[in-house]
Amino acid sequence: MIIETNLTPKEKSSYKKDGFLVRENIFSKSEVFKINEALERAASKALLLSQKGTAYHLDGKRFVDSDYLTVQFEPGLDSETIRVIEPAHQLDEELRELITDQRLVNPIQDIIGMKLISLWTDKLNLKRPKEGTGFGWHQDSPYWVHDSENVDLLPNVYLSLDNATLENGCFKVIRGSHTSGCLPGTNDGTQLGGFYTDPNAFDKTAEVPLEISAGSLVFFNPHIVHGSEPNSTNTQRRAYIITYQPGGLPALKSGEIENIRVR
Ligand SMILES: O=C(O)CCC(=O)C(=O)O
Repeated sequence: MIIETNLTPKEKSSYKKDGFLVRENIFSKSEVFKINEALERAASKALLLSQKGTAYHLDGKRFVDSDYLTVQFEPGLDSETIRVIEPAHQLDEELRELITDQRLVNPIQDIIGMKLISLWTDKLNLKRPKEGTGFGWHQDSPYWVHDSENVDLLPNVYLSLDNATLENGCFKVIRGSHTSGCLPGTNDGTQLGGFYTDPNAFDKTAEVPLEISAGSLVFFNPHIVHGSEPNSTNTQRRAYIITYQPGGLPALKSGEIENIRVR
């Protein structure tokens, strides 16, 4: 069956103007259920691997590197609650297949303007009930600008794996904040402060909270200012964020070239 997943001209111009684009209810409930099972399997593996990895602390958060995998834990010196796993697709076959799904890939091909694309990075973002912390306003591009010569061509797709609300810390973007490249960071004396965007460099009134249902997608520009609040509810707020780049280029952390062949 051929499914039409390319961007319409209207979607293309709205992505260009706003720096993001939402497509609601793209994955069915049963697909989301299976992806969440894969996510939890990957999280269990990442936890095991982290027990033998190299730990370090930044601003009170524990990170563990195991080969090219990085696991970030919730704040607290010994917290065992995982917040982010990057990259993740190598941990589970289902995730490996998901990154080639045409519902993710076709719009990204349109955004990059090339048929041949490759994987840049992918992150499982786990915001556990009551414990999941927020993420201050930031752009992704300052994290990547020293490793990629194509930082403008690293579009993301965010797959929401639970119904996201303001209370459980939905993803938020600043509409139109992607047009000036890498913005200045904060200078608050913390180790990671330089990666958070200076609040004077963007218009906070253009904030858009993306209260989207599980199975919805957000395509977003690597320069858009985005962030989220903590999860104050008793339910999960999980997401998978995948970032692509033009074909034939090495992935951020493994250094391997992972060209995408659509399923
Ligand atoms: O936790 C969130 O929802 C934000 C994730 C995020 O901003 C990121 O991974 O760059």
